[in-house]
Amino acid sequence: MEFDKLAKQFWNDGFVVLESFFKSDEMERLCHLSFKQFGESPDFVHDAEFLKRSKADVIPWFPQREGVLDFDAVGNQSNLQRLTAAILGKEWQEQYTMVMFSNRNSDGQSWHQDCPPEDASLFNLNRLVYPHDIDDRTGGRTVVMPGSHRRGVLPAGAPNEDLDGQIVLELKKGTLVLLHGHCWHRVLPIDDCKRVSINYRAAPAGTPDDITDVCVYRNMRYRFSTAEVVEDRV
Ligand SMILES: O=C(O)CCC(=O)C(=O)O
Ligand SMILES: [Fe+2]
Repeated sequence: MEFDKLAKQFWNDGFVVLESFFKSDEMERLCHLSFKQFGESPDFVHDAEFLKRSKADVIPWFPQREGVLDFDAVGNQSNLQRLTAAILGKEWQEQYTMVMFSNRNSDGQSWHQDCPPEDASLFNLNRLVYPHDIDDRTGGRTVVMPGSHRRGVLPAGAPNEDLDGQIVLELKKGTLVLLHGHCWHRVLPIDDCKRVSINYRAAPAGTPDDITDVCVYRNMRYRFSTAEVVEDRV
């Protein structure tokens, strides 16, 4: 694997997509575990006002916090570790593993940056694993804006409109996407399928643990820990 070349591509585009990075049987195992955890109609953890304004129609689960270690082997795979080090440097740190579930016919997620971009050195790295296919049939494709991790704050505006230059990813089972937390991204609405993605979040050494507490949307900045809008943007 050409780690340095991929790292260069990451720093240029703000993301890199690697198909067939993980084995099919591992993906089926994680997919099954995830869907079993969420069941048919899981409760939302966020309040209704947040869901309405962010359209973040996604339910997170942090397996390690409950002593569930079944997701760790995929995160500990050596190629993933080496690629992470090529991007972040030797001193990078793991943050947490977050399984994200979206139900059938749900909204996806609006454009956002996972953390404020004002200080370019303070960011999270999303290491997204897709344990099932995400395509035009399922909906829920992830949209990214190449190079936007270098463009500062996501412009205020309509939460979900198409933006010039966006790329709509097709994600096959076993795909890894590395995505800079300042890179503008969103998730399209889901069709009649359940969707799950697994994010092995990491960051450069010394990054505060709560780096992703404030998320930047086109209509607001929102602080998860206190469940409050900290800035109205439109
Ligand atoms: O599930 C995805 O494709 C993207 C999720 C996302 O926005 C994130 O993990 O920060
Ligand atoms: Fe995100």
